[in-house]
Amino acid sequence: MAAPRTVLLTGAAGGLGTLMRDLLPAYGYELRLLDLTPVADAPDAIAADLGDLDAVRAAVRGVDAVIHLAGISLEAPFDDILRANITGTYHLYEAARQEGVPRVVFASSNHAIGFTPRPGGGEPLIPAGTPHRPDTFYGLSKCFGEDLAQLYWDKHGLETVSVRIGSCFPEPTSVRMLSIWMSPADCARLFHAALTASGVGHTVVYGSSANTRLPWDLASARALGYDPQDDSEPYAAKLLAEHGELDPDNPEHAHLGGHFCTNPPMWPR
Ligand code: NAI
Ligand code: 15L
Repeated sequence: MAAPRTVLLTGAAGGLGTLMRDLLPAYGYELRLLDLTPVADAPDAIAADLGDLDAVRAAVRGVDAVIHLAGISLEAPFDDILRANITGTYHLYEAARQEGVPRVVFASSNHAIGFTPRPGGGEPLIPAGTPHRPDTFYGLSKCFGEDLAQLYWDKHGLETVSVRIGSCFPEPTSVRMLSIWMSPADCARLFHAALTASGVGHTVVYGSSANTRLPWDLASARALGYDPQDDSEPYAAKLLAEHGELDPDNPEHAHLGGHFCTNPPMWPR
Protein backbone atom coordinates (compact mmCIF):
# COMPACT_ATOMS: atom_id res chain seq x y z
CA MET A 1 0.00 0.00 0.00
CA ALA A 2 1.32 3.45 -0.93
CA ALA A 3 1.70 5.81 2.05
CA PRO A 4 -1.66 7.55 2.54
CA ARG A 5 -1.76 11.26 1.92
CA THR A 6 -5.40 12.37 1.87
CA VAL A 7 -7.18 11.21 5.01
CA LEU A 8 -10.82 11.70 5.98
CA LEU A 9 -11.08 12.65 9.66
CA THR A 10 -14.62 12.00 10.93
CA GLY A 11 -15.64 13.61 14.19
CA ALA A 12 -13.37 16.54 13.37
CA ALA A 13 -15.29 18.97 15.59
CA GLY A 14 -14.90 16.80 18.70
CA GLY A 15 -12.24 16.87 21.39
CA LEU A 16 -9.94 14.32 19.82
CA GLY A 17 -10.69 15.54 16.30
CA THR A 18 -9.66 19.05 17.30
CA LEU A 19 -6.38 17.79 18.79
CA MET A 20 -5.64 15.69 15.68
CA ARG A 21 -6.43 18.56 13.30
CA ASP A 22 -3.56 20.39 14.94
CA LEU A 23 -1.08 17.50 15.07
CA LEU A 24 -1.56 15.27 12.02
CA PRO A 25 -0.70 17.78 9.24
CA ALA A 26 2.92 17.76 10.53
CA TYR A 27 3.10 14.12 9.35
CA GLY A 28 2.28 15.24 5.82
CA TYR A 29 -1.41 14.40 5.72
CA GLU A 30 -4.01 16.44 3.93
CA LEU A 31 -7.09 16.15 6.11
CA ARG A 32 -10.62 16.15 4.79
CA LEU A 33 -12.92 16.92 7.71
CA LEU A 34 -16.41 15.63 8.49
CA ASP A 35 -18.74 16.21 11.41
CA LEU A 36 -22.39 16.63 12.22
CA THR A 37 -21.64 20.00 13.76
CA PRO A 38 -19.58 22.90 12.35
CA VAL A 39 -15.82 22.55 12.67
CA ALA A 40 -14.20 25.69 14.08
CA ASP A 41 -12.01 27.57 11.57
CA ALA A 42 -12.71 25.00 8.85
CA PRO A 43 -15.29 26.35 6.40
CA ASP A 44 -14.57 23.49 3.96
CA ALA A 45 -15.44 20.77 6.48
CA ILE A 46 -18.18 18.42 5.32
CA ALA A 47 -21.32 18.74 7.44
CA ALA A 48 -22.83 15.27 7.33
CA ASP A 49 -24.59 12.74 9.53
CA LEU A 50 -23.19 9.22 9.55
CA GLY A 51 -26.80 8.12 9.18
CA ASP A 52 -26.75 9.36 5.58
CA LEU A 53 -24.96 6.68 3.55
CA ASP A 54 -24.89 8.74 0.34
CA ALA A 55 -23.29 11.66 2.16
CA VAL A 56 -20.72 9.38 3.80
CA ARG A 57 -19.97 7.76 0.43
CA ALA A 58 -19.36 11.18 -1.12
CA ALA A 59 -17.12 12.11 1.81
CA VAL A 60 -14.83 9.08 1.47
CA ARG A 61 -14.56 9.32 -2.33
CA GLY A 62 -10.91 9.68 -3.35
CA VAL A 63 -9.29 9.53 0.10
CA ASP A 64 -6.41 7.15 0.86
CA ALA A 65 -7.61 6.30 4.37
CA VAL A 66 -10.13 7.24 7.05
CA ILE A 67 -9.60 8.02 10.72
CA HIS A 68 -13.05 7.30 12.11
CA LEU A 69 -13.68 9.25 15.30
CA ALA A 70 -17.28 10.38 14.80
CA GLY A 71 -20.00 9.07 17.05
CA ILE A 72 -21.35 9.25 20.56
CA SER A 73 -18.35 9.08 22.89
CA LEU A 74 -20.06 8.28 26.21
CA GLU A 75 -22.95 6.15 27.44
CA ALA A 76 -26.34 7.11 25.96
CA PRO A 77 -29.75 5.58 25.31
CA PHE A 78 -29.52 2.50 23.11
CA ASP A 79 -31.44 4.02 20.19
CA ASP A 80 -29.00 6.94 20.00
CA ILE A 81 -25.99 4.60 20.14
CA LEU A 82 -27.61 2.42 17.48
CA ARG A 83 -28.01 5.32 15.07
CA ALA A 84 -24.67 7.06 15.49
CA ASN A 85 -22.23 4.31 16.43
CA ILE A 86 -23.65 1.10 15.01
CA THR A 87 -25.51 2.13 11.84
CA GLY A 88 -23.11 5.06 11.43
CA THR A 89 -20.00 2.88 11.56
CA TYR A 90 -21.63 0.37 9.20
CA HIS A 91 -22.25 3.24 6.75
CA LEU A 92 -18.62 4.32 7.05
CA TYR A 93 -17.36 0.81 6.20
CA GLU A 94 -19.88 0.29 3.44
CA ALA A 95 -18.97 3.65 1.92
CA ALA A 96 -15.25 2.82 2.16
CA ARG A 97 -15.82 -0.57 0.50
CA GLN A 98 -17.90 0.91 -2.31
CA GLU A 99 -15.34 3.65 -2.97
CA GLY A 100 -12.28 1.38 -2.68
CA VAL A 101 -10.72 3.09 0.36
CA PRO A 102 -8.11 0.58 1.53
CA ARG A 103 -7.72 1.41 5.24
CA VAL A 104 -9.61 2.67 8.27
CA VAL A 105 -8.25 3.61 11.68
CA PHE A 106 -11.19 2.99 14.00
CA ALA A 107 -11.51 4.78 17.33
CA SER A 108 -12.50 1.90 19.55
CA SER A 109 -12.41 2.28 23.31
CA ASN A 110 -11.24 0.70 26.54
CA HIS A 111 -14.99 0.34 27.23
CA ALA A 112 -15.14 -2.56 24.73
CA ILE A 113 -13.36 -4.50 27.48
CA GLY A 114 -14.48 -2.35 30.43
CA PHE A 115 -15.54 -5.26 32.66
CA THR A 116 -12.08 -6.81 32.42
CA PRO A 117 -10.63 -6.88 35.97
CA ARG A 118 -7.94 -4.28 36.46
CA PRO A 119 -4.67 -6.20 36.86
CA GLY A 120 -3.02 -5.85 40.26
CA GLY A 121 0.71 -5.48 40.79
CA GLY A 122 2.61 -8.45 39.37
CA GLU A 123 -0.40 -9.72 37.36
CA PRO A 124 -0.02 -10.02 33.58
CA LEU A 125 -0.91 -7.06 31.41
CA ILE A 126 -4.18 -7.33 29.46
CA PRO A 127 -3.42 -8.61 25.94
CA ALA A 128 -5.05 -7.22 22.79
CA GLY A 129 -6.70 -10.62 22.29
CA THR A 130 -8.65 -10.49 25.54
CA PRO A 131 -12.40 -11.21 25.05
CA HIS A 132 -14.85 -8.36 24.63
CA ARG A 133 -16.45 -7.38 27.97
CA PRO A 134 -18.36 -4.15 27.25
CA ASP A 135 -19.41 -2.05 30.22
CA THR A 136 -22.14 0.03 28.50
CA PHE A 137 -24.19 0.21 25.30
CA TYR A 138 -21.42 2.58 24.23
CA GLY A 139 -18.77 -0.10 24.84
CA LEU A 140 -20.96 -2.62 23.05
CA SER A 141 -20.99 -0.36 19.99
CA LYS A 142 -17.18 -0.41 19.99
CA CYS A 143 -17.26 -4.25 20.12
CA PHE A 144 -19.54 -4.07 17.07
CA GLY A 145 -17.14 -1.71 15.32
CA GLU A 146 -14.19 -4.04 15.93
CA ASP A 147 -16.15 -7.05 14.65
CA LEU A 148 -17.35 -5.07 11.65
CA ALA A 149 -13.72 -4.21 10.89
CA GLN A 150 -12.83 -7.92 11.08
CA LEU A 151 -15.70 -8.78 8.70
CA TYR A 152 -14.67 -6.15 6.16
CA TRP A 153 -11.09 -7.41 6.28
CA ASP A 154 -12.00 -11.10 5.95
CA LYS A 155 -14.63 -10.56 3.29
CA HIS A 156 -13.51 -7.48 1.37
CA GLY A 157 -9.82 -7.01 2.14
CA LEU A 158 -10.43 -3.59 3.71
CA GLU A 159 -7.76 -3.08 6.38
CA THR A 160 -8.36 -1.59 9.83
CA VAL A 161 -6.39 -0.77 12.91
CA SER A 162 -8.86 -0.70 15.81
CA VAL A 163 -7.39 1.53 18.51
CA ARG A 164 -8.86 0.85 21.95
CA ILE A 165 -8.23 4.35 23.20
CA GLY A 166 -7.78 4.82 26.93
CA SER A 167 -8.24 8.51 27.78
CA CYS A 168 -6.86 11.02 25.31
CA PHE A 169 -6.97 14.50 26.75
CA PRO A 170 -4.28 17.16 27.18
CA GLU A 171 -3.63 15.97 30.77
CA PRO A 172 -4.79 13.08 32.97
CA THR A 173 -7.42 14.38 35.40
CA SER A 174 -8.06 11.31 37.60
CA VAL A 175 -6.09 8.52 39.23
CA ARG A 176 -7.75 6.02 36.86
CA MET A 177 -6.53 8.07 33.90
CA LEU A 178 -2.94 7.74 35.09
CA SER A 179 -3.01 4.14 33.85
CA ILE A 180 -4.74 4.62 30.47
CA TRP A 181 -3.85 8.18 29.47
CA MET A 182 -2.68 8.83 25.93
CA SER A 183 -1.06 12.19 25.35
CA PRO A 184 -2.31 13.94 22.20
CA ALA A 185 1.23 13.76 20.74
CA ASP A 186 1.36 9.98 21.31
CA CYS A 187 -2.11 9.68 19.78
CA ALA A 188 -0.87 11.37 16.60
CA ARG A 189 2.18 9.02 16.63
CA LEU A 190 -0.09 6.00 16.98
CA PHE A 191 -2.50 7.14 14.25
CA HIS A 192 0.46 7.77 11.94
CA ALA A 193 1.79 4.26 12.63
CA ALA A 194 -1.69 2.80 12.04
CA LEU A 195 -1.98 4.63 8.73
CA THR A 196 1.44 3.64 7.40
CA ALA A 197 2.29 0.14 8.73
CA SER A 198 2.11 -2.49 6.03
CA GLY A 199 -0.09 -5.58 6.07
CA VAL A 200 -2.19 -4.77 9.13
CA GLY A 201 -5.25 -6.83 8.08
CA HIS A 202 -7.39 -6.15 11.11
CA THR A 203 -5.17 -5.35 14.07
CA VAL A 204 -6.40 -4.41 17.54
CA VAL A 205 -4.13 -2.18 19.61
CA TYR A 206 -4.39 -0.27 22.86
CA GLY A 207 -4.16 3.48 22.63
CA SER A 208 -2.12 4.93 25.47
CA SER A 209 1.18 6.47 26.30
CA ALA A 210 3.94 4.36 27.90
CA ASN A 211 2.51 4.94 31.36
CA THR A 212 4.26 3.54 34.41
CA ARG A 213 0.85 2.25 35.61
CA LEU A 214 -0.15 0.65 32.30
CA PRO A 215 -2.80 -2.13 32.65
CA TRP A 216 -2.44 -3.44 29.10
CA ASP A 217 0.13 -4.68 26.66
CA LEU A 218 1.21 -2.22 23.97
CA ALA A 219 2.97 -4.96 21.95
CA SER A 220 0.55 -4.93 19.00
CA ALA A 221 0.78 -1.14 18.80
CA ARG A 222 4.57 -1.22 18.96
CA ALA A 223 4.56 -3.86 16.20
CA LEU A 224 3.02 -1.21 13.92
CA GLY A 225 6.00 1.05 14.63
CA TYR A 226 4.38 3.04 17.44
CA ASP A 227 7.01 4.39 19.81
CA PRO A 228 5.25 6.27 22.62
CA GLN A 229 7.21 9.13 24.12
CA ASP A 230 5.05 10.12 27.08
CA ASP A 231 4.19 8.76 30.54
CA SER A 232 1.48 10.08 32.87
CA GLU A 233 3.67 9.62 35.95
CA PRO A 234 4.68 13.31 36.30
CA TYR A 235 0.97 13.99 37.03
CA ALA A 236 0.72 11.22 39.65
CA ALA A 237 1.85 12.99 42.82
CA LYS A 238 -0.75 15.76 42.55
CA LEU A 239 -3.64 13.42 41.65
CA LEU A 240 -2.72 10.89 44.36
CA ALA A 241 -2.43 13.61 46.97
CA GLU A 242 -5.96 14.73 46.09
CA HIS A 243 -7.66 11.33 45.63
CA GLY A 244 -5.41 8.53 46.94
CA GLU A 245 -4.68 5.23 45.19
CA LEU A 246 -7.51 3.26 43.52
CA ASP A 247 -9.24 0.90 45.99
CA PRO A 248 -9.56 -2.53 44.30
CA ASP A 249 -12.51 -3.38 46.62
CA ASN A 250 -14.48 -0.45 45.23
CA PRO A 251 -16.53 -1.79 42.26
CA GLU A 252 -15.78 1.43 40.41
CA HIS A 253 -12.07 0.75 40.63
CA ALA A 254 -12.08 -3.04 40.23
CA HIS A 255 -12.56 -3.01 36.46
CA LEU A 256 -10.82 -1.29 33.61
CA GLY A 257 -13.89 0.72 32.62
CA GLY A 258 -14.06 2.45 36.01
CA HIS A 259 -17.27 4.36 36.62
CA PHE A 260 -18.69 3.24 33.25
CA CYS A 261 -19.16 -0.17 34.96
CA THR A 262 -21.23 1.21 37.81
CA ASN A 263 -22.88 4.44 36.70
CA PRO A 264 -25.55 4.48 35.46
CA PRO A 265 -26.43 0.84 36.27
CA MET A 266 -28.48 0.81 33.05
CA TRP A 267 -29.65 3.78 31.03
CA PRO A 268 -33.22 4.64 32.11
CA ARG A 269 -35.82 3.97 29.44
P1 NAI B 1 -16.43 13.88 21.06
O1 NAI B 1 -17.76 13.54 21.60
O2 NAI B 1 -15.73 15.10 21.56
O3 NAI B 1 -16.49 14.00 19.47
C1 NAI B 1 -17.29 13.17 18.68
C2 NAI B 1 -17.68 13.92 17.44
O4 NAI B 1 -18.50 13.06 16.62
C3 NAI B 1 -18.50 15.18 17.74
O5 NAI B 1 -17.91 16.32 17.15
C4 NAI B 1 -19.86 14.89 17.15
O6 NAI B 1 -20.51 16.03 16.58
C5 NAI B 1 -19.52 13.86 16.06
N1 NAI B 1 -20.67 13.01 15.76
C6 NAI B 1 -21.48 12.40 16.64
N2 NAI B 1 -22.46 11.75 15.99
C7 NAI B 1 -22.25 11.96 14.67
C8 NAI B 1 -22.95 11.56 13.51
N3 NAI B 1 -24.07 10.82 13.57
N4 NAI B 1 -22.47 11.96 12.32
C9 NAI B 1 -21.36 12.74 12.23
N5 NAI B 1 -20.67 13.16 13.31
C10 NAI B 1 -21.12 12.77 14.52
O7 NAI B 1 -15.53 12.59 21.31
P2 NAI B 1 -13.93 12.48 21.36
O8 NAI B 1 -13.48 12.49 22.75
O9 NAI B 1 -13.35 13.43 20.39
O10 NAI B 1 -13.73 10.99 20.81
C11 NAI B 1 -13.60 10.72 19.43
C12 NAI B 1 -13.76 9.22 19.21
O11 NAI B 1 -12.80 8.51 19.95
C13 NAI B 1 -15.13 8.70 19.63
O12 NAI B 1 -15.53 7.68 18.72
C14 NAI B 1 -14.87 8.08 20.98
O13 NAI B 1 -15.77 7.04 21.27
C15 NAI B 1 -13.44 7.58 20.81
N6 NAI B 1 -12.73 7.53 22.07
C16 NAI B 1 -12.29 8.69 22.66
C17 NAI B 1 -11.60 8.64 23.85
C18 NAI B 1 -11.03 9.87 24.47
O14 NAI B 1 -10.34 9.74 25.48
N7 NAI B 1 -11.22 11.06 23.91
C19 NAI B 1 -11.40 7.37 24.57
C20 NAI B 1 -11.90 6.21 23.86
C21 NAI B 1 -12.54 6.30 22.66
C1 15L C 1 -14.06 6.85 26.36
O1 15L C 1 -14.33 5.94 25.61
C2 15L C 1 -14.65 8.20 26.21
O2 15L C 1 -14.92 8.50 24.86
C3 15L C 1 -13.79 9.29 26.82
O3 15L C 1 -14.55 10.49 26.90
C4 15L C 1 -13.31 8.89 28.22
O4 15L C 1 -14.42 8.78 29.08
C5 15L C 1 -12.57 7.57 28.15
O5 15L C 1 -13.33 6.56 27.48
C6 15L C 1 -12.20 7.00 29.53
O6 15L C 1 -12.44 5.84 29.79
O7 15L C 1 -11.63 7.77 30.31
